[in-house]
Amino acid sequence: MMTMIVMTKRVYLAGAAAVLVAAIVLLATLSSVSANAQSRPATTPEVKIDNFSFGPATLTVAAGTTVTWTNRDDIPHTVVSTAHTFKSKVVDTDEEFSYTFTKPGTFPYFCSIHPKMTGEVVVH
Ligand SMILES: [Cu+2]
Repeated sequence: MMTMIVMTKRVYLAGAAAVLVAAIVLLATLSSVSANAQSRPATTPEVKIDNFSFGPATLTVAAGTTVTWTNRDDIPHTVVSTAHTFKSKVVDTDEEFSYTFTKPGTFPYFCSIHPKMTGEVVVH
């Protein structure tokens, strides 16, 4: 009687461990998929503004690419080129600003409302 209870418990534990391993494998697969999606800058010429920062801080695109900044923060921001190449109006929550980069170079920019917010677009 006692051994049966112990064995049942072991079987249960083995089942729980298998479920746990399956969950970990699934999570690892999911996170590697999303990591791959983020490492393709050419297909996503988009900068997300959130929590007082530009993401990605450095975006690399080919000449002729239109980059879109989207404000996902709950306060307004701007996108202003340090060299005055481009300058957005105030971008409110969920609004966008787009600029087409025609020439190669490095284009640093900042938010004129919060100058500590900086980013750059590298065009090649
Ligand atoms: Cu700002």
